[in-house]
Amino acid sequence: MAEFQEVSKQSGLHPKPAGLVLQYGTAGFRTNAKDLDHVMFRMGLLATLRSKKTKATIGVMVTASHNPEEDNGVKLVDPMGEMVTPTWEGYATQLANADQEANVFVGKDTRYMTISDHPYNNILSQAVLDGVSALGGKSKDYGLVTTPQLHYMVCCQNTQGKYGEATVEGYYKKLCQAFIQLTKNASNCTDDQKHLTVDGANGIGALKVREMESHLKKELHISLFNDGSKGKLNHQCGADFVKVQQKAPTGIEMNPGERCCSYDGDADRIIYYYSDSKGQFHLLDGDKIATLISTFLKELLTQAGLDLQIAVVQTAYANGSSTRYLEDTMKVIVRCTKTGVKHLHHAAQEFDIGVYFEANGHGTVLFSKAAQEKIQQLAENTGTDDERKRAALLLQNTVNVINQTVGDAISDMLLIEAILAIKSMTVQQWDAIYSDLPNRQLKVKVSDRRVIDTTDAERRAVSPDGLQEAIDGLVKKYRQARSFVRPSGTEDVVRVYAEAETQESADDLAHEVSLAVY
Ligand code: NG1
Ligand code: ZN
Repeated sequence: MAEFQEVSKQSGLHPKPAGLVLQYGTAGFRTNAKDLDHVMFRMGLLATLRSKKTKATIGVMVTASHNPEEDNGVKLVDPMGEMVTPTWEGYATQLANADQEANVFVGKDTRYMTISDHPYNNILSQAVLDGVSALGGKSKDYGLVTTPQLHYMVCCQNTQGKYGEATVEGYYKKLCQAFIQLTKNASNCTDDQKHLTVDGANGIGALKVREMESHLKKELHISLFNDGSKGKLNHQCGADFVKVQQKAPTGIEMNPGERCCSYDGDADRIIYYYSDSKGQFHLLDGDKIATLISTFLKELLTQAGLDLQIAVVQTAYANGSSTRYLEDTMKVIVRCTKTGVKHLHHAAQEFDIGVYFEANGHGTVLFSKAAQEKIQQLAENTGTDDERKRAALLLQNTVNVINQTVGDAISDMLLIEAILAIKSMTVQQWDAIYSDLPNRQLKVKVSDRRVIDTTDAERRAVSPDGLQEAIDGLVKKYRQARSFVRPSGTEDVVRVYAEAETQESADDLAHEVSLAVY
């Protein structure tokens, strides 16, 4: 902290002349000496970072070589005495010319752990704000928000409001207006159809969905459970619990056939489920959500007569039945990436429309700029015939209800609810689009999980020697089976996944594979 305060103080003593732009050229920065004070200071900072990065001594030479005496300049010297590497020349240029004020948005979820009676998340987010101000940055503290709300604010701010207004109220308005427009296309929507049970995981999502409710104009009736008033965050509830345990969360009232959903602790994941008349639990995970959304979008594209390429991005955890259904029946492009939303998001950007979901319920839809323009043109074109125009308007509102910055439980929920209403579809009908292969996920503790290295979007192990062969041998024993292992990126465990024709086979296979991991 002390260093940062020092930087902030010192930086003020070396101001940058307004409008001056300098380029790190072949011989570093070089110009009239009067214009170089801020550059020298900033190169001192950069040299320090370069030294930390290379773990070696770095040189800074103040000279203007053969230039007239009133000029001066500066160049950096890399560890072996050579000129600084080109990427760092680029950083040097950026740093020397930076005159835009730093601006940082900060939010936090509802983790109410206290230390000496202070909510510790307040202390942690205050530390972030202190860090920003120490370097002279401006910050805006949004307080309690969901993760995807903060992503949304950042996007709004940096697109000069084109994506929406960078306020929580603006977020509700944009999403709910689009939702209400969409549901106008649902004919004879009954109260049952409009009813949804939500498990807020005792987290921020519960708070925010309640805040949003008035904007929904009674088009969606939410019964909210696990709202944080009694239970503990993520404890026996929430999307991760429901997905991994394949059972309903505690703390909610479920009636047979009724749609229910669970958010996770920061409301960037959502999972749907219901119990049937025999009390049997049915899960609709990220794969089922991706299928519902891509089916809806594909139908609208056909009705609108728009030739846009649509793809679904999944990970190795996607149920084999979902992949088969998407590829063989729906005939959409399916891509598989490594686990982690950044990989899925990146892959989805390559298509006109990229629907990406992890099986655990984290995902969203991305529309390319060109796709959005085509949709808008068609929606605004007065010559368009009625059916095409209706489809284009639906697509336009679909774009607006989606938070394209990142997976968002609240936005995904509104989209799913709108689709089900428009298609007059029950949760059972949605579930029946395809049947999941029974599956099992296990965690295995090993002394060093990093000895496992994988390839092919984590579907095959390349080390340790013999592991993949052992898995292949075990998989062969079961029908419709598939299994893989990978080191978790968030916990000190190896994750084992298995699916097969029956639950018993999936359980046995997962168990046998976890023994092979030891
Ligand atoms: P790891 O721990 O690397 O499996 C988990 C989830 C990911 C992702 C990240 C970040 C599974 C199997 N893994 O990663 O999908 O959501 O957490 O939250 O669900
Ligand atoms: Zn989350």
